[in-house]
Amino acid sequence: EEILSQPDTWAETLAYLEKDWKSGLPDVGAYDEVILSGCGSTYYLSIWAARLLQRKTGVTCIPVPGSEIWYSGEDWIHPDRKTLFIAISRSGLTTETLHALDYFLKAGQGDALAVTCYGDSPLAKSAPKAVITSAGMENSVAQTRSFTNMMWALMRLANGDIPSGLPAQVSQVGKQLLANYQSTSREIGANLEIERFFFLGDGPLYGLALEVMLKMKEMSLSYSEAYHFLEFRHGPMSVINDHSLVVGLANPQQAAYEMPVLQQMRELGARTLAVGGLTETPAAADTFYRLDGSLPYDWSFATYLPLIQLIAFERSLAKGLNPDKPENLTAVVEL
Ligand code: F1P
Repeated sequence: EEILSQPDTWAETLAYLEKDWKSGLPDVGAYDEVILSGCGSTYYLSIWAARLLQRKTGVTCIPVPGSEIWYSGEDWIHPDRKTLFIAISRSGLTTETLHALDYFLKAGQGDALAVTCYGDSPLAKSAPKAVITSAGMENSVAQTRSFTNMMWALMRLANGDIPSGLPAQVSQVGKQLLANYQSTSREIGANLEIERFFFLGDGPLYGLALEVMLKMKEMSLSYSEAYHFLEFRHGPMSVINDHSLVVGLANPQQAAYEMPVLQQMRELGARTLAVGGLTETPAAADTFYRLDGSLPYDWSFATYLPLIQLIAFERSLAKGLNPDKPENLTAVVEL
């Protein structure tokens, strides 16, 4: 339910951002740098957002795991730089992220912003400013709906004003994608011949490749890795075999660089899945999830995720596991 309800919650979050996040929206260009911090999924969200924010604003944006700032904050927080510190946490409870924010508030110069789904959380309360994407609240341990809803806040920060009509459009596009390809995700997820999963993405899509790599581990306890497309050829492809699935999160502008990597992996025996707003079905893809090309690329990122989250969910069920409760993991990691 949390995966499938995402399109409706996206419209809700965008409406909230449009209405309530006009004042208090930081002017990223006024800072020397932006540091984004989180743990697990929200660290990967930081990697995605940093890459997008840096491209859109020209300001240096650095993603850092919360633990790095907690234990060695002096390596990252420089009191002589005007920094925008963005602490991201679904729960707003994670120990390392709270410590990282605390370190910045004591040692840094600039402003801090929390991005979370829970307005009454310690993170939201201790940050001077917070954006609360409560439409993403969820019960599952693995983040799905929460992740994509927090993404909209960061797209708003990077991309500027929300285009009129976008909330209805993303909701409609998301539903159509699920209608078109949900059964294919079920088929791939149920295919237990696949033993190894590889997720490839460049630019901001690298952060999303990391996130779906984590979903596959958390929900279905499967071997999965994430790389940049061309990086994959520098060693990691040694482990490709004919029980591998290589998923390419494709940037429509970079197909000429990315699709040959998928083609090469296919020749080595892997099954390939391409996801993106490419106009033509890529010849390198055994399966193609065509994202709606009418959405501007910089506003399209959330649409890459639900169908891949569903593969992890379906695989979990096929293996007789509980996708909502990964082994050895709790919804909040507190030390
Ligand atoms: C961070 C996190 C999640 C992970 C699991 C445990 O939580 O590591 O990424 O999937 O839920 O917690 P948060 O700080 O974003 O709440």
